[in-house]
Amino acid sequence: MKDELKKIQEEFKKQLKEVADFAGLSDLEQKFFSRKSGEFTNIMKGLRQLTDDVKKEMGQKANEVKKDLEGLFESKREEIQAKEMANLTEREAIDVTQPLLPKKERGHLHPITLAQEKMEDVAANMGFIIEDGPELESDYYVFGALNFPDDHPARESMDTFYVLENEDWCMRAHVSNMQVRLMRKYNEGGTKAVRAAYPGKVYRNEALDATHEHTFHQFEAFVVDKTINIGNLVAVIKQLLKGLYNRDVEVRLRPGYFPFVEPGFEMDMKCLFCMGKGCRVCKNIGWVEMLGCGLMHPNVLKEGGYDPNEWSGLAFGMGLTRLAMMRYSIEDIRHFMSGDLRFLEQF
Ligand code: FA5
Repeated sequence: MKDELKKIQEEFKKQLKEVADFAGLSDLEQKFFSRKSGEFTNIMKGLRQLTDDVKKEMGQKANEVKKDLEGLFESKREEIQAKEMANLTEREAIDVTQPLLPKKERGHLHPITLAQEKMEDVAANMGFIIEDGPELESDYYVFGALNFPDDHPARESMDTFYVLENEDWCMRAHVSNMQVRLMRKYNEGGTKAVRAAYPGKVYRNEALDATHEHTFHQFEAFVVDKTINIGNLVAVIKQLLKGLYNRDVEVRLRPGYFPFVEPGFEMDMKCLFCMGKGCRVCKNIGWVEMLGCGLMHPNVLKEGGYDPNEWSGLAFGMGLTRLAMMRYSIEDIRHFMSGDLRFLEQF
């Protein structure tokens, strides 16, 4: 047994010399000291078969060898660790004298997108489904389904772009084209209440000025349920505006005409910049026109698949561009689509 111990001791030392990293060290440890089949462990197990007096002597000897090997093993581990640390500091060294890289320009979201996303968040938290819809649309969904008679002058108020030689199709002049589409999609045969909000781009053949664009964004929403009234209409809009501006808002209704609501209103909000005193943003009126709204016309409910004797609804729609103008105190709507980076970089 003495010879075996000596042999293992020498073998271990020889192999330890060749170890260059932690992986090699771990292999070596396994080979000699693994509990199940390590070479040194096997010798220790063999002690059990010896007679008591020989066991004592060999046990002492084996412990001395073990201590020796453990010491060597530990020194090797420290040596490898020191080497790894030296490599690491070399690999990750920072040259503090190197000149700074030029600052990278980062892109960001357009102010109208920011306003839209905020509105979507608030509406979704109030239980509204958020939907998207087609911009090239049939005249039916933009006007016909919304109770616009064929030759009604209200169609002209929207200054619609029609497809050449096919007046059944147009670029939608408002996102209200989604009202009947969404009622039909979610009403489950006219038996289910629906809350939906739908932002999107709209097009009008407008004479451009500081508050009118030919392409702009609207945000609209409706609720259909059993007993909807004007109190619900005002409460829902106020809650949404509160979420958008992070404070209570004061609103007022004026009569307004839209063929798809009855009664219909224009809603103003007390100017948040001057709190009604009059300033540049509200053109010294103290109030800012925010949106069109009203209770859904029975013909529209019918077109959406509901029985108007049983169901009722509210709807409101606003210009996102104007909403962003108000939020950021921007006086000319044309900045938004100008693509001028000096303007956009401010957001
Ligand atoms: C409508 O478009 C109705 N669909 C809104 C509505 C929905 C009423 C549901 C009732 C119920 P109006 O044409 O007023 O309404 O436009 C709505 C908003 O879009 C306006 O308040 C305004 O903020 C914005 N808007 C209208 N025309 C322009 C334009 N040329 N450029 C920028 N924003 C505009």
